[in-house]
Amino acid sequence: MFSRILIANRGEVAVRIIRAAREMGIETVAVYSTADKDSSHVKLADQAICIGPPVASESYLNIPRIISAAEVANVDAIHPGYGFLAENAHFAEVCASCNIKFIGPSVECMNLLGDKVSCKQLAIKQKVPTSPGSKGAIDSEDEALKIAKQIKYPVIVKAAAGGGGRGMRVAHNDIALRKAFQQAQQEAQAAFGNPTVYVEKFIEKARHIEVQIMGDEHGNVVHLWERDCTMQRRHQKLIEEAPCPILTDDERKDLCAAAARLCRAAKYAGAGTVEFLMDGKSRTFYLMEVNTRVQVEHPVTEAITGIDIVKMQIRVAAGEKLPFTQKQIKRNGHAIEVRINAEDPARNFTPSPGKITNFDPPGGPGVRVDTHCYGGYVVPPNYDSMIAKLIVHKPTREEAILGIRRSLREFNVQPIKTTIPLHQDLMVNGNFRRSDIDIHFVERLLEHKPG
Ligand code: MV4
Repeated sequence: MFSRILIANRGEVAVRIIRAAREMGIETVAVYSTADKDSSHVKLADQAICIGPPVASESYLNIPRIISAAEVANVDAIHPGYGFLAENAHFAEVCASCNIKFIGPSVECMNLLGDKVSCKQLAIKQKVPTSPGSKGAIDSEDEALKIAKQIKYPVIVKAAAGGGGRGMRVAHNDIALRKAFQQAQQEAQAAFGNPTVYVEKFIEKARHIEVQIMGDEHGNVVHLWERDCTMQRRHQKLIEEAPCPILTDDERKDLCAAAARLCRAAKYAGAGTVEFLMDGKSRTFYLMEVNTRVQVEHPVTEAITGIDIVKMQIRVAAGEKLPFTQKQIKRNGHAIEVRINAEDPARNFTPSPGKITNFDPPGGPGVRVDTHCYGGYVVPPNYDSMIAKLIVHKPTREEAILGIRRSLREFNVQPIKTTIPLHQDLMVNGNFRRSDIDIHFVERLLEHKPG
């Protein structure tokens, strides 16, 4: 096992990783930008090293500075958390060349699954359902039009290097597709330095359902069941839950097995997530992408399975075998997570950074709050606006909803604006309660109720 690890991240996830490491007897080294000098992760780690100014490119995204800190602190491994460098295969390569274990899947795995074209080709080979479309990359407008003629409109043009909603365009006819193709290519080149795009059928009224995967370096891959992340706005998830409330046991088994099959074929080691779209009408599944990191919403899976995903990441990175078989991974009850962001929902979610004078999180049975905030903390304007995650685990979904409502009432954050009132509204929304929603639900809801 490692003696000391560096956490190449900030915020609640840095705190989450420090806690896991400490319970495992592993020393922790935090890195921080000058904007984060008073953040909890700096105080909780055994050691903290300032790596630069607030702008992420000169701190949390700066590979030489993070590697320097790791060398100075003499760590065995680096945990990248989520965001920042978590899915950067080049960073994982640099870690390896410095004899530092990157806590995540292999470089080969990150490259294979991170490229959506090669990922989709592997999925097709493994009989994992994908949206009909081009066999691989598309080089010309005419080729895109030919595919669209076969699969019919609407179609979506996606960047091979994209993900999380960046570098994609929907088209409903030939003229729009020509434009979408050019735009997607240019955007992909500008954003990822890779213009490769592909075309597939656009799934309307979809749900977002994802499967948690864990693999080890001995060829074992299991799934930890699924999460429903349909409640989102502009590719930012708002509410996540496990299990997905609308799946039958047969659908669940098929979906989770397909995700595990894909990762087994990729020789996946570590924690990963296979994202799917579910067509609400036909109930058909289509692979969307694979995320080769621990995700923000991992706690709902931890709640229903009783497995500590971050500890498991560290153990398999240290070469240990998974301590359970697929059959031993049971589901228990229902968990819901709501993301509390420092944003004003009444003003189109404009960021609301600044000093938090009062920060009183809820507690009680089945309630978990993951946060780096405290009374007196100043939310810097430089990073994403998530200040806390509230996770409630209860025997049933109805009880979990009641637990979230009660916890949100207790949660006192002053004086900055947060998404707490929005979540209170969503918890009593009839569509949410019936889980009768698709990925466009929040946008539709807010359009109809301005201000
Ligand atoms: C799609 C799609 C519909 N059909 N692919 C968005 C993020 C990126 N991972 C892929 N995304 C989508 N891919 C096909 N074939 C709709 C989306 C999509 C979406 C997916 C999940 C959550 C929110 C979304 C919002 C808009 C579009």
